[in-house]
This record gives sequence, C-alpha cells and structure tokens, in this order.
Amino acid sequence: MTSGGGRRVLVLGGVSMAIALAMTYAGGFLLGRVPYPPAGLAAIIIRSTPGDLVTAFIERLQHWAMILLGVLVHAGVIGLGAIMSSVVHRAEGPSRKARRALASAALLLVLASGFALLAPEAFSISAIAVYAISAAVFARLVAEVPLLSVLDPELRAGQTPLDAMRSSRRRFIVRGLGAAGGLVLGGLAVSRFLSRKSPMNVSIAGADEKFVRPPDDTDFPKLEGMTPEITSNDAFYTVDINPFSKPSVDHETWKLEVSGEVNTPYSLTYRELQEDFEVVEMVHTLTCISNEVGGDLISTAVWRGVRLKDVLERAGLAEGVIDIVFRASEGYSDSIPLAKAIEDTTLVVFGMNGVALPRSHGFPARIIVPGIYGMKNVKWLTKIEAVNHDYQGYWMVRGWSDLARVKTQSRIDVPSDGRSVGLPAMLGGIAWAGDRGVKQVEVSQDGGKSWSPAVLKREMSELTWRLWAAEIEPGKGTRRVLVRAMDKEGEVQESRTTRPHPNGASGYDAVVFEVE
Ligand SMILES: Nc1nc2c(c(=O)[nH]1)N[C@H]1C(S)=C(S)[C@@H](COP(=O)(O)O)O[C@H]1N2
Ligand SMILES: [Mo]
Repeated sequence: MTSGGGRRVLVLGGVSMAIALAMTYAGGFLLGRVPYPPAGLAAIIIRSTPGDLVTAFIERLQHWAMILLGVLVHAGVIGLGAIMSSVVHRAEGPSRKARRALASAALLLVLASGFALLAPEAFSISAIAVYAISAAVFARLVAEVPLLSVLDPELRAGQTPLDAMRSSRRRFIVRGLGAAGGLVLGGLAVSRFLSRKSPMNVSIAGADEKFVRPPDDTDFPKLEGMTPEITSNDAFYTVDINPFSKPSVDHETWKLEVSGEVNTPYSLTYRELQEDFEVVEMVHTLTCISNEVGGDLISTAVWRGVRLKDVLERAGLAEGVIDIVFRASEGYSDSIPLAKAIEDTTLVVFGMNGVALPRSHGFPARIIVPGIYGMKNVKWLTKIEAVNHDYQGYWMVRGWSDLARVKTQSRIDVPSDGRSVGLPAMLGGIAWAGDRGVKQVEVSQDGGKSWSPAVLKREMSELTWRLWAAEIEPGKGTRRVLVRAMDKEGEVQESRTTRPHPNGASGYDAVVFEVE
C-alpha cells in the first residue's frame, strides 16, 4: 500500500468515527437519553482522577475545563477510529472479503447501538471499542464496495474505489466532513424543535398562588456592579459531573421512588409530587463546596417545592434510620442525616424563580437542603431512600466532607480588583452563612489592621446571602480592602486561608484598587 493509501485509510476511519458519533449524538436528541460514549469516557476520566485535582481543574477553568476535556476525548476517539481503520485495512486482503466485512459491520453497528442504549458509562469503553471497529470496517467498505458508491459518485464501473478516491480525495474528505456537520446541524435542529417540550413550558403547582415575598429594602444604597439579590435562572451557577450534556428526563413518565427502611414504600408522579403535599416557597442561597474565596459558584433563587419531611412521613420511617439517600437519573447520589432531612426547610423542589426547574438545575425535581454545600442538593432526583447506616455519596468517596456545612463567608464585588476610583464611592458585596443568617459584616481598608462595620441590606431570609456596602475612606493611593462576616450564632469568618478540598475554602476576600 502506498503511504497515500495509508493516509487515506486513516482519514476514512476518522471520518467514519466522526459520523458514527454525530449520529449517536443526534440520536440522543431524538430519543431522549441515549448514552453518548465519549461523555461516558470523560466521566470515567473525571471519576478516576483524584477529587482535589478535578476540582482544582474545574474551578480554575470552569466550563473551559469541560470543553478542553471534550476536545481531547473526541480527538482520542476519532484517532482510535483512524488507527483501527488502518489496522483492519492491513489485516485483510482485497475486496474478496467485502461481504464478510459488510456482515460484521452491520453486526457491530447493531451491537454498538445496543451498548449505547443500554449502557451508561460502564460500557462506554467497550462501546468506543466497538465504534472504532465498526468505523474501521465501515471505512474499509467505503473503500471496497461499489454499493457504497453513493458516498462517492465518482466511482464508476471499471474504476477501483481506491483509484476513484485517489482522484477525488479532497472532495471525499470534504463530503465526509460535510455529512458529519450536516448530521450535527440536523441533530441541533431536532433538539430545538423538541425543546418546545422543554421544562420551560411545563406549568407547575402554585403558579397562581401568592407567596410571601419580603419587601425590598429601599434604604440600602444602589451600587453599580453589585450582585443582584435573586439570581436569574440563566445566570445561576451550575456544577455537575455530566460532561457535554445534562440529563434530560421526561416528566410525564418520571417517577420518584420513596423506599428503603420505610413501612410502606411508594412512588410519586410529577403531578402527585405537586398535588399531594403542601407547596412551599423559600428563598435560599446555594453554593458549591469547591467555590474559591471570592469565587462565583454561589447564587440565590426562590425555590418552590414540598417538604421532604411530608414525603417521608407518608412512607413511614422504620426504626434505626440514619441517613436519607438521594439518587439521580445519571447515577449521582448523596445523603444527609435524618435530622437534617426532616427540617422544615429541606425541600423536594420542582420550581425555581416561578417556573419549572430548568433542565440544568435538575428538572423535574431536586433536593434543596439549607446550610449544606451544593453537592448534597441532588438534581434529577429519581429515588429517596432511607438507610440504617452512614451513606457515603459521590464526592464523599472522593474525600470531600460528609458534613459539608456551609462556612461563614463574604465577597467584595465593588470595586473590582485593579480599578481606579474617585471619591466619594462605595464598597459592596455579599456575605453568607448557610442557614445561620448573617449578623454582621466588617471591612478593613488598611490591609487588615483595623475593621469597621458595613451597612447590611435587610435579608430576604436567614437562608440567603446578605448584601453589604461601606463608604470608601478618604485618602489617595493604593488601597487593599478585606472583608469578613459574622453569622447569627456569633461565629466569625475564618481568617486562615484554606483550599476548597475537603471542607470548603476559607480566608478573607481582598481587592486592591487605586483611590484618585
Ligand atoms: N444529580 C446530580 N446532582 C447534583 C450534582 C451532580 O453532578 N449530579 N452536582 C452537585 C453539585 S457539586 C452542586 S454545587 C449543585 C449545583 O446545583 P446547580 O447546578 O443547580 O447550581 O448540584 C449538586 N447536585
Ligand atoms: Mo458543588
């Protein structure tokens, strides 16, 4: 084989793999939940990397980390298709084996889709191997079988496929890429169409009821650049283990199972969840344990749902329950102690800021549990299970805190680091303390030597952050400002700086700016 032929076989294998992936991805849009093998591979990579490293990576690069991982995984998988194609091409003789190849390709493709349908992550490695072999065999067929000349109209009788390809290699590659691109675009179009059925248009219980909203505190200074008190659903931070795409759950067939150490296990439909219990609304700030000091993995929403306590009561808890475990549709799970589970503010939530829970925040239902870091607020909930032992969740197994109590913390939002400001001007930001409420915020404008109290905006609830503001003291030059909060239990924010792993970051947020 000439080196040109070798390269052609490689390209053909890669293009076949890309087409197979695009088809699977598009299939995912059409059929709802088709596991996408490269996503499974990425999840395995994330899963088998030490928790601290993963978090450091994700929190530094945020969604860029996922894009990078996505590009690398796809490059690897497509590369595998190319290599496999070359292997298959070398191993087999010329076209006399084409029929056998056609049969195995068909078989392998069926197997591959079978794997993809059945198998989440655990099978993604074998699925990728099967894809690679299929892609290789497919590539070989394209090169050998006149039947497939659809892919290359320049194939004519008397001309061997390789000859034809040689003469139209560029066009062939362009066509292959075009086909893959077309499939992806088609998939996107279909998904757009299907998204009309998305959670955005699902109506939820309580939409016409009037819930008690705290009146706005109009005395608090209006500062440009301050964090809005309620985060819009689009701006709400999101963190999860799902690379490339969020679980998409059909609420019409969805069931929430309540089981384990209970007297009468039962399950709820989407409708029953909203109709069988008292609906409550609660303003609450959610923050991720991997949030850095000064970081933005924190947001606040008005959550609507039912009390977990009521849901558990209906099943009747057996003696000796220790933890309540939450399981999600994509395999994620975590638990909270029984005492926390039966607090009035621990909710099974279906609404967020007046609309159905968006897909990225756990549609159709999730847990919201105040005072505890985001990871225990399980999204895409499918099962609530009472257990008589201490259950270690997804991140606990990776060394993160099981208690996960939100630390008393604060952040400076205005002015931003490195700015120049003319006086008079103000400082401002947010402070939070899980479910304990913020009592006081202090700022230091001399690098930590002296501290003075900031003005606090009236809180929306004890479960939310509090906005704070303070006048910038007179005096030109470079200014280093620090902030610290105290919660309503009298606990002062920890001054010692620690990394997020394993208990959440601590230390003071600081900004340096120029006073003109
Ligand atoms: N099913 C599921 N639930 C999950 C996660 C996840 O990966 N899967 N991530 C958790 C983490 S680490 C955080 S911080 C919060 C984030 O919720 P949000 O995306 O709505 O902000 O969801 C939690 N619930
Ligand atoms: Mo998190």
